Amino acid sequence: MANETVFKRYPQNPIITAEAVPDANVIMNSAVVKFKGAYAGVFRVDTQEMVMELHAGFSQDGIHWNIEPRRIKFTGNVPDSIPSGLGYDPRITKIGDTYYITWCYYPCGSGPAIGLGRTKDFKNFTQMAPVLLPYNRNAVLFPRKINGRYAVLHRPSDNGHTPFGDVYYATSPDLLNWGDHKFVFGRTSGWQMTKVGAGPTPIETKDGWVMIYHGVHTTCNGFVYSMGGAILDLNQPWKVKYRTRRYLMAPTAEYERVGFVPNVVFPTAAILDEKTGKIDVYYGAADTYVALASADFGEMVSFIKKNSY
Ligand code: BMA
Repeated sequence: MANETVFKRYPQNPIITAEAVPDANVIMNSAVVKFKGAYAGVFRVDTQEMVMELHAGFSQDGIHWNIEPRRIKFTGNVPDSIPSGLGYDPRITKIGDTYYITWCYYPCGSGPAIGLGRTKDFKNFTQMAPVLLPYNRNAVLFPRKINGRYAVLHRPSDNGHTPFGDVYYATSPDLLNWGDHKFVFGRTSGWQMTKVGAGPTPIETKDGWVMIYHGVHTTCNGFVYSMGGAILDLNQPWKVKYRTRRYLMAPTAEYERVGFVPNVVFPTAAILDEKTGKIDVYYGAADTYVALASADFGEMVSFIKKNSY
């Protein structure tokens, strides 16, 4: 397979197709975590009505998944976005013993904003106040407070197929009030010439926060989504120490090139096995499937450092 410099695709990819949920059109861009010795996740299911929904799922091995046929019903004081509960591109971050979910949704139908919810068991979900109002299309929380404050990476957007996008950092004392926004990094050239956006939860290392992100190239046939990596300063994460000039992975497999939206590798979750040093990245492929690719974490970090701007 072309471009498998650091990451190797799981040979039986894609691991999740629309067949996992009875009325799905596609299942893609989903978040998974380790949970009680196994795995749990929140999945983006686009239904046959073409409505984007969030569904919970469970797995023993991280590869074979049972996804709930019905969407998550959040409880809480925040009114559901619109009657269908439309929501997409979830990320999950564990802070303490709680799993927080950030996702895109349309409060009052007015364009993408960042929703926030929490669960402890992936059965009962509570919706909290939104992290960011329209227009913002993707966000992921850091797994602990930084300088005493919760922190998020996010990407302001417009209400369409945004032809721009840079990564920003914001903080909150209580997960309700967000501010102190800072620019982290923006689009540059090549595979990340049009926009960039945060992917999975950043991973803390002695070198800094290792983050995996997506970058978008514009071709005469539309956008191409690839995956890159960066290392952000531990205490001042808006300071970029390293950032990949070369991509980590670009759409070259058939299931990444052909689908509902062709040429998309959209990373949304990463699980690092501290014992083996292996990192598994879950990504949406061609807005149609969930796929899996793995790397040695140390090799990935070296690649980011060696191929940095
Ligand atoms: C982005 C998001 C993603 C999607 C990507 C490619 O703007 O909507 O959900 O994977 O476009 O279509």
